Amino acid sequence: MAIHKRIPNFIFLIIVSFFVIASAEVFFEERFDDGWESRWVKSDWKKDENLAGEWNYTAGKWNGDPNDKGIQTSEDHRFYAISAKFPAVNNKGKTLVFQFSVKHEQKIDCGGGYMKLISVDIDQKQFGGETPYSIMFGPDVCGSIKRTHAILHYNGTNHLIKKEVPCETDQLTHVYTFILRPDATFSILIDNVEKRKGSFYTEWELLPPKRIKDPNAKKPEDWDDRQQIPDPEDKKPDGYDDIPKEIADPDAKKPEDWDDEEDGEWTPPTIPNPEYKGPWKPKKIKNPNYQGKWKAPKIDNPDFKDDPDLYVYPNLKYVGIELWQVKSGTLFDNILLADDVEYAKKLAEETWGKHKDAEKAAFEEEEKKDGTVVSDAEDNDDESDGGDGSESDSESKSDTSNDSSEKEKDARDEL
Ligand SMILES: *[C@@H]1O[C@H](CO)[C@@H](O)[C@H](O)[C@H]1NC(C)=O
Ligand SMILES: *[C@@H]1O[C@H](CO)[C@@H](O)[C@H](O)[C@H]1NC(C)=O
Ligand SMILES: CC(=O)N[C@H]1CO[C@H](CO)[C@@H](O)[C@@H]1O
Repeated sequence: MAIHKRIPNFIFLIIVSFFVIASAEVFFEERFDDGWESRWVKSDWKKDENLAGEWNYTAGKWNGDPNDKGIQTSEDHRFYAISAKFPAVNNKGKTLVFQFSVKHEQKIDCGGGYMKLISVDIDQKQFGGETPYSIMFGPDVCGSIKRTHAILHYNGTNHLIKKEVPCETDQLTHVYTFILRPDATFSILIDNVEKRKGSFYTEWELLPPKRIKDPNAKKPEDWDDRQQIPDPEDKKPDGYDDIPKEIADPDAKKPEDWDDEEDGEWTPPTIPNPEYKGPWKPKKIKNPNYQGKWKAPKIDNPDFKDDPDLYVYPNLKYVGIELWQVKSGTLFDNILLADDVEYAKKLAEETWGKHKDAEKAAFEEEEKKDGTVVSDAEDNDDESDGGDGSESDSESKSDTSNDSSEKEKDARDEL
């Protein structure tokens, strides 16, 4: 109290208003507590083809808290589409944090674990693979591809991040965080650890490059790009040209029955002269005038026009999950869209962070229980394998389902 009294009123006011400004604004938060179904709309997409998968409201087979439930894909070889609406968000001048947790209980071999933010008005019952989105973020695994997608829609095109960000592939919960900042930088975090940080300008090809190689530049005539040159000091040794190419074979002997009169004078056959080294060439030395490989100079790209709003999504209003899964078992939870990095970090700590050790212990217990035949036999019951149902067996099966689904996925990504 004593300290309090000594602070002049206006400073106190400034401090208070600072905390008001600095407090987090949460645009959307879904922890999948009771009543979640009233906030989410399951799409009818793929229903008429009997390919729409069912969501299971569960904490999963292993977890750190059986009451902390999320939604999990529950049928193999199915499409999944579900979305929730929130009051429109414009991130201009603000940091935007998009975060959620994913657990692939099925030992994923081909399937997505990503989410989308959508800006156009949609009929949520029709939400599906063709619905345009603004941001797509999260893990995606198919065969050898194991990446964290970060796709940005800009000016009519979906842009994948240029350099792939890896993702987690184990069977435990992980938190994925995408931070978009008003200085057009971003960070991607997994389990509150930064995996990538960079600029919208360089990590995606949203705009044409700022600088390009001058297309009119030409290599100067006198540009010396010879690394080595003949030594001008080197001289041909005297008599070098007198060394014959071939000589008479010193080991050859005149045959015993050779008759000079009848056969003519005997001459030995010739062999290559070991002394002969070919036409003389001066030895090579390093070129003292070497200028390096010629490169066109860079100039400002006349096609580049800066967009100071490169990072801005002025009308985000739905979050959606739209997936294809070969093997189901992906569980989503704790979805957040906010303007505060610290808030997101705390949410991750209070959910994933708090439960991860217990979840891991429960998982290891489960592994011990049916590490042998039971769980694999269950998982593969639609496949008449006749093998021993061992891990390597199910592993190799996963591989064979790769290519076609991969192609399908890539085709879908390009939409
Ligand atoms: C939902 O998940 C729980 C926990 O893994 C499981 O016991 C249950 O069988 C699942 N239900 C469906 C319909 O898949
Ligand atoms: C948007 O795309 C069109 C057509 O591809 C292109 O002509 C235009 O320059 C692009 N605008 C920006 C700001 O990138
Ligand atoms: C490595 C592997 O098994 N690839 C397979 C992926 O799928 C295609 C098409 O179904 C097969 O032809 C490949 O052999």
